[in-house]
Amino acid sequence: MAQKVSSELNRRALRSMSGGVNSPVRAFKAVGAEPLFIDHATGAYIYDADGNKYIDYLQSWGASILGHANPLVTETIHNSAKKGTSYGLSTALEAELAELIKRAFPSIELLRMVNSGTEAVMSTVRLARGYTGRTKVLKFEGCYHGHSDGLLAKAGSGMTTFSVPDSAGVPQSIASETLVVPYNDLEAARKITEQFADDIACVLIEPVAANMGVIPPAEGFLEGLRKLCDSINALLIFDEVITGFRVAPGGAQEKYGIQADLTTLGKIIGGGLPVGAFGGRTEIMKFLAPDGPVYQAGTLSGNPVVASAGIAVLNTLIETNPYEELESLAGLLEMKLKEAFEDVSLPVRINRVGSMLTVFFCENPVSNYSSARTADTSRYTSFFRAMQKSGILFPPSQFEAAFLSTAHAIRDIEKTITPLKKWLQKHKN
Ligand code: KE4
Repeated sequence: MAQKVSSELNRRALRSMSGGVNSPVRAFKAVGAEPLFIDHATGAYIYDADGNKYIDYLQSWGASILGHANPLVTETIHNSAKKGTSYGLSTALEAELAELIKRAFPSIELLRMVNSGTEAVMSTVRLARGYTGRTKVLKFEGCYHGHSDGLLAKAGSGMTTFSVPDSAGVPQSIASETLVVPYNDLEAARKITEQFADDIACVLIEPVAANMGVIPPAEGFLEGLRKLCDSINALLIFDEVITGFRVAPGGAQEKYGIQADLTTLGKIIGGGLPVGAFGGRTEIMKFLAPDGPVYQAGTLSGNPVVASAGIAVLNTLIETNPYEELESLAGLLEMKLKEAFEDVSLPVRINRVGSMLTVFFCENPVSNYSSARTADTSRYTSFFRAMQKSGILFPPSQFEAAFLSTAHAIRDIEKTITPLKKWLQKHKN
């Protein structure tokens, strides 16, 4: 597939933007390829600047559950923008969106809108610290919660309990307030909470991990964290930026029946426009300015165009309830992928929760970051590039999630498996 125009656009972008991108993963470095530049997208399909068409399993990292350019959503955005794009004052739309979110998340009595998942998580951690008067945050290795300083921390090597920065520019003093244990390791979480019981403000987790590839919570893991938080009076924060309205209308909380104290949301609730939100019990949320001492603010937070898009998406999800259909289509894709790989006895592990999945190129089960890292990234790269050449777009990294939308159909699954089988013929064991 020609990529001449994308290459030219990349050279141009490199002259004015750091790395030529506005988010690192778009540079396609993890798959050693030249980045695609997109011209437009509709439904399950995305078209690059060279006019190549792809079946899109990236779906804006999970934001477009109704597919790209959903007619109702785009018309709503159009009509809303004609009334002005931002007032800097409140509108009825914000309460309408908040009510739709609260209807799906019983654990959310009050919420606050922001402009990204990063902002939602950063604000929620500050709120948890302000409410508990504690400073430590326990997170899980391999989970990504946006790029606020304290969450760009990784487990210190060896026996050192304190985390170390996972990015330049993050002071050790900030990283050391973050504790990191392996995902799905309740015993490790228990041990570190015993060591820091009175200092831990919150336990922060992706209830279904998606940022090391998809990893479901082990049986009893989330319930165990719930109990652990209750035992040390720490707040349980579910980062549902991806899972919210994805794995169920009420996210992982609905799917696994565990209530978080605070929840962060993003992506789907903005219909593809810049959005984030966080919420929880009134007694906690009342700590936020202007009522309480925890400051948090945003010029474009609750933006009327974004809110109207989110309302259109959430109302469509309520009216159509597509979750069974998404589940069966994603189940079909998983089954067809498994069959294709098994036919040539190429070992892969496919982790799927609802309409999000990852094909790990490794033999062992993938249940945490260290097992995810055993995946053969060069084989993933070969898979990604072969599929891209055949008009199928998977995430440009082994450690991300692929998503289906309500616009995907069985014919798209069939069109995905055919080039996969061709590639497998050259890579069979
Ligand atoms: P944003 O600041 O990128 O809107 O959200 C940060 C975030 C927070 N929490 C979770 C669970 C997330 O997955 C994310 C962002 N997701 C990545 C994709 N895995 C965004 C893609 C990118 O960085 O370009």
